[in-house]
Amino acid sequence: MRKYSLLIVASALVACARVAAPEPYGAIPSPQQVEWQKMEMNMFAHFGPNTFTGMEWGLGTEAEDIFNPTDLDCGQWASIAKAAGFKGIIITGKHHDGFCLWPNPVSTHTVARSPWKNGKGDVLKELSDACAAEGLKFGVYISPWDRNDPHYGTPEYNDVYVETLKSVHDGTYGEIFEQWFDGANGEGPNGKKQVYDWPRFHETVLSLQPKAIMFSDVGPGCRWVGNESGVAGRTNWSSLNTKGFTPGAGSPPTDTLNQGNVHGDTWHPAETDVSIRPGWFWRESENSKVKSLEKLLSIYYTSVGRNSLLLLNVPPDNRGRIHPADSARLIEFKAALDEIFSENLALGAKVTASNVRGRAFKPSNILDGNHDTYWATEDGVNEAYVTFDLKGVKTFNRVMVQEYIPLGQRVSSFTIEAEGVDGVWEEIARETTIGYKRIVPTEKITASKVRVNITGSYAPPVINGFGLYLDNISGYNEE
Ligand code: FUL
Repeated sequence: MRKYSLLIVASALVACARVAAPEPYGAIPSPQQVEWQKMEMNMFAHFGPNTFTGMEWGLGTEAEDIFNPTDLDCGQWASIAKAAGFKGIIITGKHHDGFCLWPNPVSTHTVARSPWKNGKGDVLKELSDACAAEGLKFGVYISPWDRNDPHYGTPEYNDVYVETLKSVHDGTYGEIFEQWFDGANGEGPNGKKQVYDWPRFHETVLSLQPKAIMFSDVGPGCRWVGNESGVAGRTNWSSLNTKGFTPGAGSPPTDTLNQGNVHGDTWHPAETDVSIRPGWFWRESENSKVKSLEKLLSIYYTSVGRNSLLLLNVPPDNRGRIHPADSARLIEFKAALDEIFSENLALGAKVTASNVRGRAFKPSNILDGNHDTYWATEDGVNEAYVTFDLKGVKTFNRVMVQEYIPLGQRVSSFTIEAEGVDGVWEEIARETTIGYKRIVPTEKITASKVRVNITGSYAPPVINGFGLYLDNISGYNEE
């Protein structure tokens, strides 16, 4: 008898184990892209001759001795970035003026010719070391457009640029998590625009840093969000049609970059780059124009809260330090995020769903804090809902939902419903895409049950995170 029941238990276990995970759908991320997306917030650092001249786009004719920070401290940048919750820092190793913050062997326009540290300094080395010490990742912006290099506008420049990339990615600065290629492309001394050899540039980076994510209008790796104001599309697909497009003038229209393409051919999640100040570079006159806490929170909701990574520019000043106006605001920002998101009011809820694929995909997986466990429905069931019984009444105004992106982005429409104290269900939000993370602002709602109702999905939904939060700090609301 005992043997018999053991057999039943064993075969039941086998049956459970047999329920396969849903098939991936459409374009899917690489493991590196998943890790990148989980970073959520990174710091951008625009620094170079413009920091000393007050220009946004240096001419390339600036004398090297203009670069002379009096008190450069990359440790200060890294510790502020860490305290503010950023996971990595991306620095403008070379902006359009061509000046290199490291002794680039194929350029004469570098720190080696500056008075800073008697020409022996290397900002990339100092910053990559400081990042490593703080456990932050290190990334670089190496502008393809170069207003200094005499070869610019000729095929030889592509060789110079490849050598430039090599000298940054060859391991001198450790692992580089992201290479930023911006799309600006002006004319060289011969009046011609450079014809970039993008495949060669990509190969160069990947051969040296196989894990690096490459940013441009069309990746490969991640895409520009289409504006510099911190706003990703309310509908935001991480997939994009890239065939036939190039970074810069040949890129898809900005509204496409902003929203991605449903069924796009490759996984190119949006990165939202925006500056904490009016300009990308530090200038004295903008010390009083650092974005308000309210604005930063709004940017957080329209970037991280809309399935995008936030790359917030915090430009160091002409001493080579982050100005107190910026660091104070960043710390306020982090404190506000902690206050809003430290308590997930949905934790402890009883979770049920209208359809469940099998035990391994049970609805309570959504609240277990594990990225890799999720609720999924059976094949063929693309519309379904999941209900959170809050075991009491909770008041919230932010609803967070996450899709398990390793299987692709699937949901195209959903609503959020809440059961109020009067026992009446009410629709409180109606949205389109979810992706890695969607934070939906709502009115202040007091409810005992909340439901996510997936009304459109291209494959069985796979949901791995849910949260209810109360934001008493920002008045942010969508439209
Ligand atoms: C753009 C540049 O032209 C701006 O100066 C800035 O660096 C921004 C982040 O990218 O393409």
